[in-house]
Amino acid sequence: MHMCPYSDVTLFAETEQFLLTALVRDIKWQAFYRLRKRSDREGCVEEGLNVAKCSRAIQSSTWKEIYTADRAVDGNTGKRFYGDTCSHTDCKDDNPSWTLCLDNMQTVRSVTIHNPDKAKGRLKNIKIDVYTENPSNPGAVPTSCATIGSTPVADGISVKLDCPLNVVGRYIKISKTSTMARDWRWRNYMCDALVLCEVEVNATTVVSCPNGFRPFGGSCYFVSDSDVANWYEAGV
Ligand SMILES: [Ca+2]
Repeated sequence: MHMCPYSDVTLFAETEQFLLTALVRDIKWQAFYRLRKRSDREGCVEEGLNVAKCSRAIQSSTWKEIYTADRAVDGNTGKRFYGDTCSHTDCKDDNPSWTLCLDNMQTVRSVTIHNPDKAKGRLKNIKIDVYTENPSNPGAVPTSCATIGSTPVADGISVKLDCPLNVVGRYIKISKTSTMARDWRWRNYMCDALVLCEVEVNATTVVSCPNGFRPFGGSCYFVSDSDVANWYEAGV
């Protein structure tokens, strides 16, 4: 891989009008993404980067006023509910959610949830959505990163959820898609809250690429139509 000067963009644009060329290019891009994705998982520099730590977080409600949203981004990934630092929405919240507000637009690769030891099987029926604007804005459009179905994640376990390719946004919202009906009778009490000991987010800052280049992993890449084997990285 070598650096490609921006002047190559002109040459690239001249061929863009041909449909066949575009088709071939798309096939090459798909191959490129597959290769890059595999290389990421083999341990490139982005692996392990946690943009969530110490970012601002809010939640729809707070249990006992002390289990605040920021406890899930304080860097303590310990999963002991009593002893470590976990967030917890209020038991009477029928639509519990937790939202991470990042400083800038990010391509979100994965979200890791550290589930407390005393979760009581509550980490289920979850959706993780990414938004480019504040999700509380009317008309804000979610992009789905991942979901957890009706089978709960085991208590005291951390789960890493991969997003599809090119999920971009500034806000990551974790919410319950349904909660168990509350029954306040003795011995039947169930508090189906959203409880998170820590949330880690693997993401890279979105870069603005010159025409013809596409962003990936914090840089810009160009696939040549004539050169089958290689792609080129722009100096951004
Ligand atoms: Ca924590």
